[in-house]
Amino acid sequence: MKRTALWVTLSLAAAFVVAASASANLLVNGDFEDDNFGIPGWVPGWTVTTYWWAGWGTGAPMLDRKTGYSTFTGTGIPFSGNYFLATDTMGHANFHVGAYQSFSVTPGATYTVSGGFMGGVQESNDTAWWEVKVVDGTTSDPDAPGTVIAKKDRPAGAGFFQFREEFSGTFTAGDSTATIFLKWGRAQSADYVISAAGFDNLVVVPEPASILALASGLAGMAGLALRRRA
Ligand SMILES: [Ca+2]
Repeated sequence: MKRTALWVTLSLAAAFVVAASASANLLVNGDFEDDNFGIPGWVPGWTVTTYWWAGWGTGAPMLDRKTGYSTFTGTGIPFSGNYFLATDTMGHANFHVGAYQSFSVTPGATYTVSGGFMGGVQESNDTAWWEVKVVDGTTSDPDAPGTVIAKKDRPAGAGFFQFREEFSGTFTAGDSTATIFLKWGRAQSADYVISAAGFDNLVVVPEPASILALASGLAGMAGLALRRRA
């Protein structure tokens, strides 16, 4: 009887730990408030990078920890705190820039990804897009197939464009790690315009149903151990 009580207590405690951890963001520095000590291009927890074709000019843009935009009023306010991940660097076209981060997940479990993103393009014949994507495993390949959580397109010839919105989506883990990509790109060539992109409040948490499954799995393991001991 004492042993039964012990196992019930242990399994309940395990379920509680799993449930409590559900509220914790799996991402490091998802709100971009962590201090980078003023080092340009360094964002704690994230790898920031640019993929582009040098033939199109100089001055490839990068995402960086910023306080706001100067170019697009109304899109420049961080969704929370004092900082967000942004660029308002002009530059020649045909590039995409981004930031990514890998984190531990449980294969088969479903996770919710939420956040805010924003951007803008001056009027011109240029195409721009913004995307948040999650890929199975640990990778630095921005084009690896994955689940698109949120995407925004501004087609060529669409005129002045700006947006600021929150998003939410889910993915089911297929590996013990996953990588989230925050991407911004321009597809046209040789068109010189100012465009901007920004991300803030990135949060990844397990879905409640997945938490229940994990918790009942733990309880089931406790029960199995109990039966073996009986
Ligand atoms: Ca922030």
